[in-house]
Order: sequence, then C-alpha cells, then structure tokens
Amino acid sequence: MSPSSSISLTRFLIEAEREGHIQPDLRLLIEVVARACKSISIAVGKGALGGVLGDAGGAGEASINVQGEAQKKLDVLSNDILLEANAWGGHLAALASEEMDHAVRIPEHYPRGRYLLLFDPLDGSSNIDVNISVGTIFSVLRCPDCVDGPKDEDFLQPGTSQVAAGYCTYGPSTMLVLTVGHGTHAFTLDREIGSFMLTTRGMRIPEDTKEFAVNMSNQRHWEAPMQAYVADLLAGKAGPRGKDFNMRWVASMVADVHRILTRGGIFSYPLDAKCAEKGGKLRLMYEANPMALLVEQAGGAASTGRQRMLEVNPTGLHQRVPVFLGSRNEVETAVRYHLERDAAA
Ligand code: P6P
Repeated sequence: MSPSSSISLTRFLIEAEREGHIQPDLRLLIEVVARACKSISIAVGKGALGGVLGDAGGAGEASINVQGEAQKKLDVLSNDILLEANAWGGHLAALASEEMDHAVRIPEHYPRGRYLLLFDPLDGSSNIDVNISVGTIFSVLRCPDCVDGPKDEDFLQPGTSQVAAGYCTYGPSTMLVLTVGHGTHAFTLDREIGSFMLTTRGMRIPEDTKEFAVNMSNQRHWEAPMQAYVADLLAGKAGPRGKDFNMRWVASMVADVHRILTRGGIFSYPLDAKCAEKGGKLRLMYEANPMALLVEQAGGAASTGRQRMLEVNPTGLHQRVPVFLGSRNEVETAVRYHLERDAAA
C-alpha cells in the first residue's frame, strides 16, 4: 500500500469505484467539484491582488442573496465557477446553491445526469476581507425520476439520502474533505502538480472533548437549555462537568468543523431569539447536512439539539436549523440538556 501522500484524489476515487463504494458518474462528478474548488482556491488566494475582495453589486447598491445577506464578489465568482464546471459534464440533473433562490436545471443542450448537487460556494465569506479561512461546502443527492425536470421539491431529501458530501477549506493549505459513505478522508492540494493528495485516510473525532465552538455574543438570546449547557461548560473543573473547557470561534463553519474533525470539539449554532423565527442561522441542505454526514462518518454526532440532523425531513431548499456537531459524547450531553429541560418545562 502506497503511503497516503502518494495517492491522488483520482486514484482514491477509482479505488472506491473498484470497491463498489461509488458509481463511475459519481466519481466523475466529485472530480468536477474538486476541479472547481481548485479554481476557487486560486481566486481566493489572490486576495486584494485579484480585484475580487469586497461586496458584489454596483456602485452604491449591495447585491443581496436569497438569504438576505450582502454578497461578496467572491460569493458570486465561486458560485459561477461551480455552475460552469458542472454544466456540461452530464452527471447532474440540477444544482442548488445558497446564492440562488431556486434550483437550476442543467441547460437543455447538455446531457442530464442522475444526481443533484447542492452547495454553499463560499461559506464564511464575511471573513474574506480579513484573510481568515473560508470554504466551499457541497452535498450530492440522487435525482428522483422527475419527468418534467427537477424542481426545488426534488432536493428535499433527508441527510441520510446523501451519496457524497464534502468541503474544501481555503486556509494555509487548501484541503478537500470528502465522504462517499465509507469514512471521512482528507486531501491536501499539491499546487506544484495541481492535484489533491490523500493526507488522512479515515479521520476520527475523539468521542470526548474539552473544546467548544459557539458565538458567545448571542448568549443572552439562547433558549434555557443552551444557557444551562454553556454555563456548565464555563463553570469548568469546579462545576458539574468536572473539567475545564477551552473555546474557539472562527465564524467560518468550514474552519471550525475542520478543526473538530482534526482534533475533536463541539460546534454549535443554536436557536436564538434573533434567528428563531427562521428556524436557526445555518442552512440544513448545504451546510448542516453535508457537515453532519462528514462528522458521523468520522465517528462523531450531529443534531439539531433535539433530533439527529441527518433524519430531519426538509421542508424548504433554504431551510435553517440549529446545529450541534462534533465529539459524540459531548453532542449527546448537549442534547440531553435540551431533552431533559424540554421534558421538565
Ligand atoms: P456569526 C458564516 O456566515 C456562517 O454561515 C458560518 O460559516 C459560521 O459558522 C456562522 O455563519 C457565523 O455566524 O453569527 O458568528 O457571524
């Protein structure tokens, strides 16, 4: 067996196909997405020299996406890169993006495939202008036999239906983290040859942790179970948890999740009074679900705080959910705080 560093993404996917873990067209789709991520990495890496920082939109008027968020130039550029890369390959029936109101069908003049691709083209993009790691998150579903062409509703499948999920993090190195349902694996971009090289086969999240990731400035807006859970984390060794905890919050989900996949921890974006009416801050279909599959495949857990994330039945393409994910025992503890207090209420 070659050392991991000499196994390219292409070889890894061919071996996965040979083992029956993926179909040929899914292998080719993942290669297309990886190639698009390389292009996004180049654009992100240029920073201020590339003329792509700052907000999208013309002089004086911001470009606002379906989320109601101001788009960055790189949000739009990354979205366009993914749309163009996936248009002609013949693997997809349709695509859906955080940056687009509705699903987009493959143009009529190209062959249509049997997969649906969902993505957040540049998650954490508010960090771009301050040079903090950002990333692309993607999820692949099978397209049901949609006679009149895929619609938004065809994407509304639970996370357990994903056939592949991954992210690309544009940090000190560019890394692709991928699962096709047989473990979670990390690839690092070798810029000299332009290939993603396998650098961790079978990522494993420690079941326990002393590190949590949450935006503490929202504390006063949290529900009572979350208030109680975090208060006990902060109480440290003298408190009911009996150990001291550290905190990290990058405000870039891909960066926070990558740290947790690498060394453990719990990530949470809980329901709070500011986002309660929307159901949460983070999006189910192209943020929470792909991250949940990656984390579960690495031995971790992912929940809404009251339900396994991958079993949430979607009701909308841009549906938002509360998110708890990471070290299995810690996520289960956070869920216990919610369920026990719900029962006592
Ligand atoms: P806040 C980035 O905008 C994002 O969608 C995630 O990547 C990140 O975890 C979260 O929002 C940060 O939210 O409220 O801390 O800025």
